[in-house]
Amino acid sequence: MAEPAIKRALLVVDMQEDFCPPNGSLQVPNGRSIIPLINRLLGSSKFALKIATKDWHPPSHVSFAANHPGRVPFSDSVTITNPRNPLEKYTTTLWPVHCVQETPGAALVSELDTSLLDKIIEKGTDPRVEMYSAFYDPFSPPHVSDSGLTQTLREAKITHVYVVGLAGDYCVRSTAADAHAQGFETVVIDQGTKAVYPGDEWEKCKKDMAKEGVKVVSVDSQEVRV
Ligand code: VGL
Ligand code: ZN
Repeated sequence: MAEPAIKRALLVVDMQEDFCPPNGSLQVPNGRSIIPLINRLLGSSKFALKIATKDWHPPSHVSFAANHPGRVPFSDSVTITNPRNPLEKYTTTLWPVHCVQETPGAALVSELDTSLLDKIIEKGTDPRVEMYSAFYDPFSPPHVSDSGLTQTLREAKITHVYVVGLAGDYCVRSTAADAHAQGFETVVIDQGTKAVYPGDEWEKCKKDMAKEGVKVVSVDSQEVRV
């Protein structure tokens, strides 16, 4: 029997004003610098499906420190309980208010060539759960919130998922882990992402991703060259 055909998707994660200098509320250092490369990838015929995600929070979102009196962003965290199962919990970082639905900060960065996108997926829309992944929240299945991305990729018969965008150490990492968990060959393009915490922490994060089965490759590598 013939090998199943390789069909690649490009996932552009959370390229939104709030994650970028100079005006974002949760700026990723040098976040804006990856836009030209992402536009170049979006223009490539190598990818059969091109999807952007948007972090798209209601004002009452549980991840905003401002919604927890006395707590501060970055250093404080909150424990979230599964609304369907009071025994299941996870602890997650609190952030400044960011990517509130319909606000300028939630807009995709203006330089992104959105005409090349096939689809835009909104994530983090349920005020009760934090969801870095573009697929679903971290609670066990059935998830509280599911973006429908798995179904979109399966319907398009995608075999390989390439991930770029922001932030490398949060939503890109989590999205890549879930793409791998869903059975897709998963590649993070190193130059196509930037981390909230660059330096040693980010280098370790990339090694951990590789250990978990996600390929982290240079844009100049064989995996990416068209
Ligand atoms: C993200 C923190 C909070 C991300 C989203 O896109 O990486 N990080 N919400
Ligand atoms: Zn968020």
